[in-house]
Amino acid sequence: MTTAAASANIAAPRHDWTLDEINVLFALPFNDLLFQAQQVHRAHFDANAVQVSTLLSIKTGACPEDCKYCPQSGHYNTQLEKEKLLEIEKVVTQAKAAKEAGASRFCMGAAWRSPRDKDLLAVEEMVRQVKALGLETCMTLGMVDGEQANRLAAAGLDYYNHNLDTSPDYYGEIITTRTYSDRLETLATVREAGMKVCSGGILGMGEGARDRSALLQELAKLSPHPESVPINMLVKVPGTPLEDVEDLDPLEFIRAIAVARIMLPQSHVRLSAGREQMSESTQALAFMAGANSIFYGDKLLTTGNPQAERDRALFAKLGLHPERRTTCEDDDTHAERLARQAEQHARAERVAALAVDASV
Ligand code: SAM
Ligand code: DTB
Ligand code: SF4
Repeated sequence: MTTAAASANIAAPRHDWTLDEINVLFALPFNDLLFQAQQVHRAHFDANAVQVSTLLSIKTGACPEDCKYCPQSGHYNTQLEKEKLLEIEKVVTQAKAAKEAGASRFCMGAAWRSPRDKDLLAVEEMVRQVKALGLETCMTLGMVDGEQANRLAAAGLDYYNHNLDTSPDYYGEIITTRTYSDRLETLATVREAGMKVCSGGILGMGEGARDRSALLQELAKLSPHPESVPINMLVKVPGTPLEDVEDLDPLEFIRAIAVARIMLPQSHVRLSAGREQMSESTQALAFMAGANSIFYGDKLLTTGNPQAERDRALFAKLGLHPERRTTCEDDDTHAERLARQAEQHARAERVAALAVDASV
């Protein structure tokens, strides 16, 4: 490896990517892009380890927001059966089953604009009890304020998911009931409360290539980068305004995964919704491009996901294994990451010096 390549692969995470730089990555020949993404991936992760999360909808449907992709919005008729907040015991039973099936993180989602304080009591108890099973906990409950975030963090919530969904420019075409700044504010609040951030977006909503670049640019501006970055392929649900939107070419989706891997080198990039509609080859390319997390289990929130058995077979075919938490960099504090980066830089310098020595 050349000195430049060695340093590029382990360079400190950047927050100042320009759109031109991102567009250049997207425009690389496919093989070159995937090679670069693989190099970055291998500098930071075990390239054959995939973090495995399971999702559960703890409150389904009748959401007041108008997200045009979402089967749970009360604005559209998607024939979805609405459900009130699940009882704590039911959530714990599902979490136990997820753990037995091999998940290391349990993600609970609610169709809320933001949680009401009376719901928060039950939700805090869910976090405590799921965590007591030895699972990592993640929740996505909509917008939260400082007090709510502090309460969730104190209950032991590890991750909070709140997606930027798309570019600032395209956002208004997709959601009108809350703003991009509202989303950024929730992400800042979650970070301030000391939780890990899970934030990504959806591709295939009719956005342009520049919007995909701009979404990744916004995610990379977050400092530190989100520990977890779900990249969803739109699941087209009948009754939603996006049900007939044109399909995104799967190779464009893979390019976005590869660019995300390069721009967010230390984040887990999750090949998120849309896997049920994807071929095994597309999924294999996504792992090659640097995706290293999936949702595992037969259901996402309200739509389907590949059967667990199919995923086990795919992992076996590809020689992938579930990530073991004890070796997960995701658990590091920011300070530990900085220390590790410094060590990696020093190592690259030593390797570069050796290369120079050998050439004289
Ligand atoms: N109500 C909360 C919120 O919006 O933050 C939490 C639940 S919401 C369903 C979580 C995320 O699921 C959304 O931000 C969106 O990115 C993703 N999502 C929803 N419907 C989807 C679909 N049809 N296809 C792909 N992703 C979807
Ligand atoms: C994320 O980015 N994707 C997940 C999780 N975070 C909460 C949700 C996908 C939902 C897909 C549509 C559904 O099943 O309702
Ligand atoms: Fe509601 Fe979340 Fe669906 Fe938007 S994405 S309609 S906020 S559940």
